[in-house]
Amino acid sequence: MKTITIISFLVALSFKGYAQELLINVDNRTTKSLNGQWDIIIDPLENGYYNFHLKEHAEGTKKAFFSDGRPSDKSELLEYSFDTGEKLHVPGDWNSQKEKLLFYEGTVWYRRKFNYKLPENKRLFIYFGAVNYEAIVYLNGKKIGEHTGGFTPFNFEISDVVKQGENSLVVKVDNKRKKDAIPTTMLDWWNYGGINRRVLLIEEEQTFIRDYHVQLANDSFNEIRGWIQLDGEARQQSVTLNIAEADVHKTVNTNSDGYAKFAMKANLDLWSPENPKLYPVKISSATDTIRDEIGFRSIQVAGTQILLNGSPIYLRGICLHEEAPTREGRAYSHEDAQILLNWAKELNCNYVRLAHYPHNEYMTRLADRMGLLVWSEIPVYWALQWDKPEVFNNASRQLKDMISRDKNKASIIIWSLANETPESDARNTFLHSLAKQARLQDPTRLISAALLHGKAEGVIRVDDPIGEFLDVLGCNEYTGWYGDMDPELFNVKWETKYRKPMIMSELGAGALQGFHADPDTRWSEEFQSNVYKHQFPMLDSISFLSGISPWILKDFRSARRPLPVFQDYYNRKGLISEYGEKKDAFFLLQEYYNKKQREKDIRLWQLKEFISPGYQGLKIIGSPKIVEGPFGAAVYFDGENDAYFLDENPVQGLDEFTIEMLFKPETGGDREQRVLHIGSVGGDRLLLETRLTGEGNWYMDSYIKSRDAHCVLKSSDYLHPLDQWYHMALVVEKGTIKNYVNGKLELEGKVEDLKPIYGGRTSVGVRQNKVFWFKGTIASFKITPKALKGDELNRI
Ligand code: GCB
Repeated sequence: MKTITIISFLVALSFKGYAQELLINVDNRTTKSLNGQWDIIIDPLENGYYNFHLKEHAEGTKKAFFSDGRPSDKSELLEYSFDTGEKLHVPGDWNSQKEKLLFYEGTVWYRRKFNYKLPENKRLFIYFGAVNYEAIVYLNGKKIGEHTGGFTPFNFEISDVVKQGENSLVVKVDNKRKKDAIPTTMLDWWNYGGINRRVLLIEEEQTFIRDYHVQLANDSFNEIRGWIQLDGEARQQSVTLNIAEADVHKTVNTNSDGYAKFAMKANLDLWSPENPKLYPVKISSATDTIRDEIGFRSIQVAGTQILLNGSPIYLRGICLHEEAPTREGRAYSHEDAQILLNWAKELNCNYVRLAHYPHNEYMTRLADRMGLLVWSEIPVYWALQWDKPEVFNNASRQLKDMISRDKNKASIIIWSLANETPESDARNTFLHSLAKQARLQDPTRLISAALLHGKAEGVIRVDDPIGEFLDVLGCNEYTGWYGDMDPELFNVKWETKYRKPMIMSELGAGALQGFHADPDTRWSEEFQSNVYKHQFPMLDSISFLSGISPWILKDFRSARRPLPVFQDYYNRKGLISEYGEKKDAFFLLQEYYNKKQREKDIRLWQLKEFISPGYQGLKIIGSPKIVEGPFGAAVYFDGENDAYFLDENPVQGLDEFTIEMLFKPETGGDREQRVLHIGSVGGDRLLLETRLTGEGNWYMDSYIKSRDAHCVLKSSDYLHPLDQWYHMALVVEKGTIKNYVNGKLELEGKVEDLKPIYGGRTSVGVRQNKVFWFKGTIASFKITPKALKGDELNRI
């Protein structure tokens, strides 16, 4: 926290658009909405801000629009008035509300009058969900603060400025594009200006709970860790965190900064797309109470996989811009979020990429409830002015506020730092610093960025130097759209020098909904579908791919897309038109995702990351139970929420290893009984045994990693019929695999039945008391001095 505080402090000092520390979870605070019709003045010359010699008007100058002045008698000249002018709805962009403002980039002044009676001993804040791009906020003629950045929330305390009775709130909003802004002047979305998200008055106690982080620790399935931050004079208090459903009641004392950390064990029903379980959470101090609904899940990477709650997951995603589904302009309501995310669900997505900036909080709250995983990003888009400190500070502040607002949302698994940024030393340093900042602020999530790729001799490579700082590589590719639509282009190999999972963060093609022609005709739905059809096998061939988010759910406005008839200032890569009509490609992707789900619906019982320094013990993350095994100490793993440490390390000689066993139902069916049993057979040998019942075909992947050996074992498909117990086991001795059935070593079998694939593949099965099994010594069991590079591991 110290370091984070220092970062925020530095940012605060050096960034002129600095607003105060964020109040999070505004949905559950005492608020009064200031949404509705606001009076406006369109001011392209910023005449209300500068005098005719371009000097800023001082406070108290009646001519300044923020003074919200009125002529004091009939002879006084005053050349503006909020009382008799036009109005705009807040929240909402101005471009879609008034035809004459469609392309407008400049200043609009907003005024809202409100009555307030602030009770004694209370504090008042004004909160803006987002204003694009610069906002200067005045209350009763006094400047109370300013903010830069169009997609993050900000607040100011107004306890001392608010009047009992009528108040005049004036906001100068300016959406002029600038080269040193974020985003910069070139962008492929509409530069919607305005007070685009809700405005709230928030009433608080003198000392209140301003912020907190309550999440599953990133290395655990049953430990909640976090911190609480009070704001006010009485900073040293005892604060209680209560999660009644999980039987968690934890009291901590805040320090003189009002800050306290906590950590405690809890038995949790983990959040996932299939089970979006949210726990009611209550945090109370002597002076304040706040409630929230929080889900607990773990997100990690292992090799080229993304693990959700310890299990590999394939992200079936879609990109979204924050555009309204049923009208023009920015999306800003719960209803908008509901329609957009329902479409994603209809596609059978388990994941959405919210491009290219943090979306409104309705989206992330709803994603939490609907069970959609989220990639959230800041608008560090294309070519920024990387070497300017103020540009970095702006990005850093946007990142900080994005994380701050949503850090307790289980749905968010990825913070993304950038999109398609051109490589340079300055840019690498910039993004590296952002990555470090994000990790410090939130150690529970993955860091990514949408990268560009290079192509040479039939190989596409994703080797961007910033890949080194990321947990997950994002990659945007438009094979078949930018350039020729040549089916041969999809016969390409994808490689990366990193051994990390990759998400294809964009791919796609444009089509005008309802325009039908042959598949070679640009803008036809057939052309778009054809690109998708060719994409699928190519994507399937990328072994380190952990998911995709095609571009994009819905057609969206963009000033880069003027082509009459087909574009008319819309980017047409949507799977749905701006009017909500689905294109053919929507159904193609839906079908692909249904297939992916069937393939990748991994019912996984996994033991993960057990590291036993000095052989103190074996920590198995998962749900293991110790039982008597045929070979002594063993861990029994049956899906219950217990974790045990073994007294003895059953695998001597290995100081670090990971075991993963994945059971994949190939045909679905009843999966009542799955147990995994790990036992030591002494020395360097390790027994992995599984028992499976139920219908379906299953297979097991496992690998073992040791200090000086990195071995991958992949077992074969395992077919078994109904209602029987089946045992499948592998025993690993250095360099060899032998088969065991029911704990007994039986080395019979036909060696020729062993079909070595990937250098060695062994299976054993029991079918209704008959033993079908194959055994042999793995022919090319690879042992290498250190972890394998790139995709090598997958190819063994
Ligand atoms: C991209 C950008 C996205 C564009 C898209 C396109 O790579 O990340 O913002 O809109 O391509 O349509 O070209």
